[in-house]
Amino acid sequence: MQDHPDAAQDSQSPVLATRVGRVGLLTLNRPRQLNALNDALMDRLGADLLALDADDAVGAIVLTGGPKVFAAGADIAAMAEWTYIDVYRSDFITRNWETLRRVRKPVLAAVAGYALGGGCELALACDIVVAAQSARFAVPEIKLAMMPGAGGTQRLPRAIGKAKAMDMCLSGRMLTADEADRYGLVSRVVPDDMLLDETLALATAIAGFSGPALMAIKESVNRAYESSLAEGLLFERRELHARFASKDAHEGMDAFLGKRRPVVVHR
Ligand code: DAK
Repeated sequence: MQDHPDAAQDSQSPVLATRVGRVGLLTLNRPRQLNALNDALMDRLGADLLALDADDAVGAIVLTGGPKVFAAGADIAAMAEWTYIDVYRSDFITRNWETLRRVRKPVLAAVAGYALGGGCELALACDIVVAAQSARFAVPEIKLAMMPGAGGTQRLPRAIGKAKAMDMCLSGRMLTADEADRYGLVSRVVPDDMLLDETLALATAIAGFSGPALMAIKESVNRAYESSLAEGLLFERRELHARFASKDAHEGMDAFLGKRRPVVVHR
């Protein structure tokens, strides 16, 4: 493993950044607070994500937590004293939680243990969620007389449908990994001791594909969330047409016809 040059690597850093081949690995690191997501952590995470997104040597990013907890949500101790005007003026959530939406490379979440509240929403905002058998997903904000505020009420219905999303949001119900898999909240479930290896292997395979093609696919799939079918299909068609301007696509097709491995140059 290689240290990512831009990341603070001391054990006090709320996010640890390393590189494994062409994969950037970010580990949430507030174990005593169960990786509760405070401003310092979200600022660091945003900075690390943007650095990896800009790094040509990185093709995909894995975001993980600890073996018992991915993240127990927004930091309740930090939020307890805030008033309406505090969160409105500081643009809470939007200011530093939405950096993830700007990342164009594939981001995979590797989730073991609790992914609660903002932790569940963080996983949901990733492109692929690999869950360990121990993973537990919930948006329990209602128990605090709060509500999901980092996309839970919007991404959950899109991911698992209104009926399941309402159940989770209104009752705080916790899903096991297998339930989350059945409902379509996660991409795959693996044994706990395989979580990181499996996720890194998947990320490495993805990172070996053409970067611009990956970006176009990610942008197109995300478009499905935000447009009508007709608009989305038009967007997809234009992205496909643009592939014909890429070296990698011509090389990929030539290599297939020549029965050889393609040489990907990410252009
Ligand atoms: N924040 C701060 N500290 C937390 C925490 C959290 N979310 N979760 C756990 N901790 C701390 C505990 O206070 C405890 O600290 P010490 O007492 O040791 O100092 C330590 O982590 C260990 O926790 P427990 O002793 O509770 O550990 P257990 O194994 O017994 O229980 C648990 C684990 C994850 C089931 C439990 O800690 C728990 O229920 N935690 C809270 C989970 C939760 O409610 N999460 C949702 C947080 S609210 C908004 C936008 C977004 C949001 C809200 C508003 N707007 C735009 C307005 C999002 C809100 C949330 O995410």
